[in-house]
Amino acid sequence: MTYDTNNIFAKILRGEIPCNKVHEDEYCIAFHDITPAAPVHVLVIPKGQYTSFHDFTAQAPAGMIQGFFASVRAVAMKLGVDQNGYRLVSNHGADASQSVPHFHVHILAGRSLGALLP
Ligand code: DGP
Repeated sequence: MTYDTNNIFAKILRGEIPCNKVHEDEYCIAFHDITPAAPVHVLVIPKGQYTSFHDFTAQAPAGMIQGFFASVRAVAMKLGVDQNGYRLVSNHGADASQSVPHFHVHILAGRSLGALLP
């Protein structure tokens, strides 16, 4: 899939659209989801043009992949959800209902999340 530079997360990365940011470092920014599915629902997106997890892990340099996932861990720590637990979700493609074509990891937490799928 060709990366769409006008997708909503690309615009957030460029600062053209505001977000409720909780973390930023050289690898990523993290911000609250606009339609939270749990008491804590934060999105972590890499600083780079990657359409999904599937693209990111194939195309990004190893240091970027390592740094990004270390940042996801750091965000979970910053949110204070590491003790009670959290769920990571990353949708790739149509069957997963990916709606924004910029790789992102959802951090979901703040209550018992129950079964993996409804
Ligand atoms: P996915 O379905 O995995 O592609 O998740 C995309 C998520 O992005 C969805 O939970 C809603 C969120 N989202 C969409 N547009 C915006 C936005 O403009 N701002 C924020 N903060 N979140 C958004």
